[in-house]
Amino acid sequence: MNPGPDDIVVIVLGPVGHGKSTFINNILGGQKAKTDDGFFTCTTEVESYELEIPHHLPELQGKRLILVDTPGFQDVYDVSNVVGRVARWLKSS
Ligand SMILES: Nc1nc2c(ncn2[C@@H]2O[C@H](COP(=O)(O)OP(=O)(O)O)[C@@H](O)[C@H]2O)c(=O)[nH]1
Ligand SMILES: [Mg+2]
Repeated sequence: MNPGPDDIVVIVLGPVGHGKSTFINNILGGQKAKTDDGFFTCTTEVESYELEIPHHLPELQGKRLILVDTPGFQDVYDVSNVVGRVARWLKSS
């Protein structure tokens, strides 16, 4: 995805099953991020999605808006595990 200094990167974090992926899909207007049944996480990796900037937001034209979906906090992915994954994603991007 290679975010640059002008891009806006929104990282969505929170407990598992609280609607992070659904929120991202609603903004994207499609079912791109995998959603789950609320008990087991479907989002096992940090995934990024680029959103087209709407025309009615002239101040954002020329920038990219990148939404980042993350595994929800739960037993196997505790907060430090998720934050570590996000930090690695940021570094490799
Ligand atoms: N009632 C209700 N259910 C929701 C809402 N957002 C998500 N869900 C449901 O909650 C479950 C988990 O959603 P998901 O987006 O996968 O959560 P994530 O683990 O935070 O990514 C799914 O069954 C969704 O359909 C909401 O705003 N209201
Ligand atoms: Mg999810």
